[in-house]
Amino acid sequence: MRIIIFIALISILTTVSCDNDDTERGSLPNENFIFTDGFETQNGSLNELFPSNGSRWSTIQQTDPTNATNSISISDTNFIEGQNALKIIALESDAELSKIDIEKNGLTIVQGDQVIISAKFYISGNTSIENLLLIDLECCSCWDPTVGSNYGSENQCPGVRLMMSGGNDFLSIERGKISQTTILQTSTPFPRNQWVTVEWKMTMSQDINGLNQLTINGTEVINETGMNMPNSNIFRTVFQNQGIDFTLQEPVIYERVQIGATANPTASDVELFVDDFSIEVQ
Ligand SMILES: [Ca+2]
Repeated sequence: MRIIIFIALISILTTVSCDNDDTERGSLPNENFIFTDGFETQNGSLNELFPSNGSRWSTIQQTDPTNATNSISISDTNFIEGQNALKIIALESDAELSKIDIEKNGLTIVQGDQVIISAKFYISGNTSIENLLLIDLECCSCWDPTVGSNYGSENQCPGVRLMMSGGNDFLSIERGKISQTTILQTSTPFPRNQWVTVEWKMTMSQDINGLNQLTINGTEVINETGMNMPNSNIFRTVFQNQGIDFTLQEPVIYERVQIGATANPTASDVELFVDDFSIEVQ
């Protein structure tokens, strides 16, 4: 009798435990996701940032000016966390829009998620850095494949970005790729030749109910509601005005984040360092 009760109990426990597994699996997309990377290496080799198991970064995005080559490397002389940071030299653009940055893909950021992106930047020099882009959060899968590159290759991954604005170095939230205005701040210029902590916090939304917050060295410089993901009606209208049928592919998922000089449209070469990156999705 005792054995039968024991077996019955085991069987109940097993069933309960299976149910729990199913519940957890079913709710996976809503679970917290966090990725952190301080660009630490054993031998100063950039390759160490791309292990084959995918646990670190995914790829480098590099578009060079016509007759020169941008550079990306590990620095062991200028860092704020550990012993290494990412060093980037993005040369001035010419006919080509100069870009050099590192990308993490495979993200699944959807409407309703809270996203916190944090990083430390060191931007060398004192020349104007107006329009320099530091971080992009993008959706490539939501582009209408029947439209393809008819609208210019620059725009096929809509999203939101951090861009220097306000005439020089006022870091702001740029939303041109989702047909919205820049959420501009002109209260806090970006400190140069020193490490600066940037935190970008959003509640994701395809309509006006999104929330957009930006802090620089702990000072909140932006705290505004507004759209921060592509909206299918707005895309349809914008493209219709150019005679193009465009259907946003839904559900809209931001699947990649890029950090570095995600574009350097400034009038100068830019040297910058990145350290202590994290992205958290709740
Ligand atoms: Ca580091």
